[in-house]
Amino acid sequence: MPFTANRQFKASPRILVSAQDMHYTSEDGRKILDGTAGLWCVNAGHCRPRIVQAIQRQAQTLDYSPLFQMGHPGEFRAAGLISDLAPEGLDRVFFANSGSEAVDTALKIVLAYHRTRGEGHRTVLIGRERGYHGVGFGGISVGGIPANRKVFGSLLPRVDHLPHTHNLERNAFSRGQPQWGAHLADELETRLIALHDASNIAAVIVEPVAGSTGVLVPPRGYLERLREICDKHGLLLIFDEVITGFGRTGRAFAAETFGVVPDLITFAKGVTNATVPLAGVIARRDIYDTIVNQAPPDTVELFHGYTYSGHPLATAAAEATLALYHEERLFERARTIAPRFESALHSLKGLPHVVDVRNFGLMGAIELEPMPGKPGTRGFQAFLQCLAKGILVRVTGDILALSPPLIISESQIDELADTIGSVLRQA
Ligand code: PXG
Repeated sequence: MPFTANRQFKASPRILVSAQDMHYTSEDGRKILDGTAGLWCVNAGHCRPRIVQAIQRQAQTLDYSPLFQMGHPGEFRAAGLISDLAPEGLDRVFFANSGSEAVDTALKIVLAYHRTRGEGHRTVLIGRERGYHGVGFGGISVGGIPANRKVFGSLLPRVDHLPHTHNLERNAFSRGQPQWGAHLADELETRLIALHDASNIAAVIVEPVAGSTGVLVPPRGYLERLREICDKHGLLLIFDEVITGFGRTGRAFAAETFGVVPDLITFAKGVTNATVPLAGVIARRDIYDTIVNQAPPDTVELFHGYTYSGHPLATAAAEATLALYHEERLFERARTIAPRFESALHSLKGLPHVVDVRNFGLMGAIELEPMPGKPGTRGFQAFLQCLAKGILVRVTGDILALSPPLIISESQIDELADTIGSVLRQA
């Protein structure tokens, strides 16, 4: 099982058998409130009929069509809808099936772009400590999670990392963006560009809000600073919006929320409400034009793609999902309910072992003090106790993370916070 203590799970399995809207049903018939939108992905809630029906219809109309040298209308319609949501100028879409594949795709596009422009020496990729970019070799190389890297050999060569921005001493219990830390972006220039030389660096990849390592919200001014330095030195900026995309921060993409436009965006998860795997990269049009127009006529321009790139079921699910987000104005809903979510979470300040509460949009985290000598134990116990009390939260180390579907009601927000509160008091 993925990222699971297999022996522990098999000794005491936790099985979900069905879901509707905000709730899962477990094998033993209990209703469980979904505080994590699955794994940060079921943004419109579960088993929404409109999406289910679109997938059913597509399965009986065109189950699969090759995407190499062939096409189907759904992929172009879905790509159009996605680019309509992206910042101005980013309007070329390449489909993959997972966030990990999207990240690899983005890194390859970046290398191909520089090479086409005669700057093939730009091969250094810059990620960030505590970044999560999936589990392909590209993603773990630019990623900054030691456990995901340490047993997998030499990874991609010529990768370096910015420092992460998490600082409990300075920023604990910040509501929204922390005040302290914008200067950490300067390390891109003062340390990494100084070391590698800008002429060798291809791109910088960051999650606008780091999700997996516990909702690390960018300090005020930090992303703006990264953008400035990238512009000054000709580096491409990739926002990995696999989690932050499709309403999680209150707008279609975090790029819009923060007002910082990257050169490429990776997306996955919420694009189909997680019903069928779909992911991809949105690129600035001139990146596409450069790669495509400079290749000799009638030749393949980018030697990359997957059997299931733009799978008809996935693009049908995406079309229905994006229509649903639009009709129910779910991104706006996330934005308007976020203050309630913020105050519910911050009401947990002061409970036993709570060392930080942080939030942005409908992402939140409660960081617990680790048990001495047993990191992760307190967090995992809290996760199990929450589950026993009927809510699903995500745990990463000793951090509880919340990212509920955007349809969550005010009373369900209170239920999440009250349940976590009672678990922490009991502990
Ligand atoms: N980039 C980001 C920013 C992600 O969050 C990926 C890439 C990889 O996506 P795939 O589809 O290859 O898994 C992710 C995935 C968690 C959790 O609870 C987060 C992810 C996946 C599973 C669990 O933190 N993010």
